[in-house]
Amino acid sequence: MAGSVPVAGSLADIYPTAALATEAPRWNDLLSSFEKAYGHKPSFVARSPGRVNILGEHIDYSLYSVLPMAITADAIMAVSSAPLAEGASSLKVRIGNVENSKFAASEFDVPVDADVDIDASKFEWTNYFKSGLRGAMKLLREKRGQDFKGVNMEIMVDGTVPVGGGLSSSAAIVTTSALAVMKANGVDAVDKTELTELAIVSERAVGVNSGGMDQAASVFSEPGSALFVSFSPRLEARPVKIPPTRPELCFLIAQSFVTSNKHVTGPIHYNLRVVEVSFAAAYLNAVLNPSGTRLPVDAGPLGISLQGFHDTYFYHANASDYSAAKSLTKEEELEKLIAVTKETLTQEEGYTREEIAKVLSVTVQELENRFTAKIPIRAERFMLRQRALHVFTEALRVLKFLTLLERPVHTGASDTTRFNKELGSIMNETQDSCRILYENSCPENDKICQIALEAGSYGSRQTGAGWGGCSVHLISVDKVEQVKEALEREYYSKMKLTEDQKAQAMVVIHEKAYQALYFGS
Ligand code: NG1
Ligand code: MG
Repeated sequence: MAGSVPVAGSLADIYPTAALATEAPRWNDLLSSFEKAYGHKPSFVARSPGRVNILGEHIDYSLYSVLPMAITADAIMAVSSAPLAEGASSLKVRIGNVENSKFAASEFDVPVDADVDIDASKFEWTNYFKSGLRGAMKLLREKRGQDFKGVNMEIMVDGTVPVGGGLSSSAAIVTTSALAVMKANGVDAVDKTELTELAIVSERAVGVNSGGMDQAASVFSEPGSALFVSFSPRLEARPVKIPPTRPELCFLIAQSFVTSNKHVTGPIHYNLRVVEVSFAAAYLNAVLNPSGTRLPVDAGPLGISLQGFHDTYFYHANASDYSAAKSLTKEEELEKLIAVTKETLTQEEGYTREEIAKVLSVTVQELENRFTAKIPIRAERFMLRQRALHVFTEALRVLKFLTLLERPVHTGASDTTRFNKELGSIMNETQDSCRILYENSCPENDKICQIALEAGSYGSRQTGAGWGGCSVHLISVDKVEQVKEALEREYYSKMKLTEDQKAQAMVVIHEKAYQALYFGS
């Protein structure tokens, strides 16, 4: 089937040559850990990569397009399955992790006629598997009928995506789990769109109101390409060549070793931002559109989003000048939205619940019921102006970056430098916007970006959710060592790092990273 998850013939299909020396023993470990735990060999291994986000930060949950790229670090799961006993009322899952001391093995039963139960209030690593299982079972029931019961499964997991590092360890586990469950239930060609959509929905069951960038990047990425992902009007992903068509450029990922756990800090960080942009959309809608105009309910994690505002603005508020509005390019639309936001959301100091409720003509209680009942957040003031401006300018930067990549003016050496600088400066603008408007950076990542830029990086920015984690740097290949040395000297040498951490601190993105199934032994 077109658009289905490929089967890899060998590890060399999955990993860059340079990684094989460490990946081959790692896979052997996975297989032997499996055998040791369950007493037989697995029947297949499912694999999904982590991702680095090149551009488009914190805009996926507002349904604006993003540009991530898969990385070599991944989640792998060795799996075997067995049919349920006649009349069994539940299926049994046994799951272990190669790093048993950090991620303890567990066993659980799932009733064959109910959704997998996930307790989002407890932070357990197996929740990510459960969320993939839950989504996959739901899809299988839709496809095969409500009396579909599933199979017993034994699973061994290993992950190399650092947890809380902004490289999407969670989505790598969720998409691998969903893929594993589909395959264990006999689906030979797992459809990428279906898999991504189910992974997006099921990851929210773990308690983070994320967008769909990570799952799309993990599932749709193709070797040697970044991925342009759109969410509206439907999920679409297409590869965009960066290296190797521009062999002079590469991306370096640098860890700050500041970890940020969304499950702990969500109420003041990630989930709060989701609520702030939803408030912003509702506020702009209430002020600018004819009264009674409702934002689309199916858009965004809260059933409401800035994209919803965007559409509403152009289809309702501009009704008098509809044809003019319709003929605007996406870039021109965003420019307009930026101007409108500046005029409408004027309070630099933020907005209280009372102020927002008043504009929406609801009580504070109604506001909370609608926006924050399911998402715990802690804040007194909501920075609607800053957050909305970040979202619209970031959405615009993604489009500009994409245009540059796909239609580069590239005729000579001086042009190449200019082109690289233009790409880099867009990434730098994103970092400024994250630091100043979205306030999701951290001093360590700001410092790392500054060191890298001074050492010759064209563009440096924190990547992923933020408040710690990784940064990504656009560097010409001949400057990589120089940038690494500067970061080592001015940042890493001042920290106490383990040998493992030292090895992971700085990594150049390799060209092979995509989701796959593997049957070799
Ligand atoms: P990371 O950095 O992997 O935690 C999160 C969200 C994305 C996106 C980015 C910010 C999850 C699973 N993913 O990614 O959807 O919103 O932050 O751009 O929470
Ligand atoms: Mg994550």
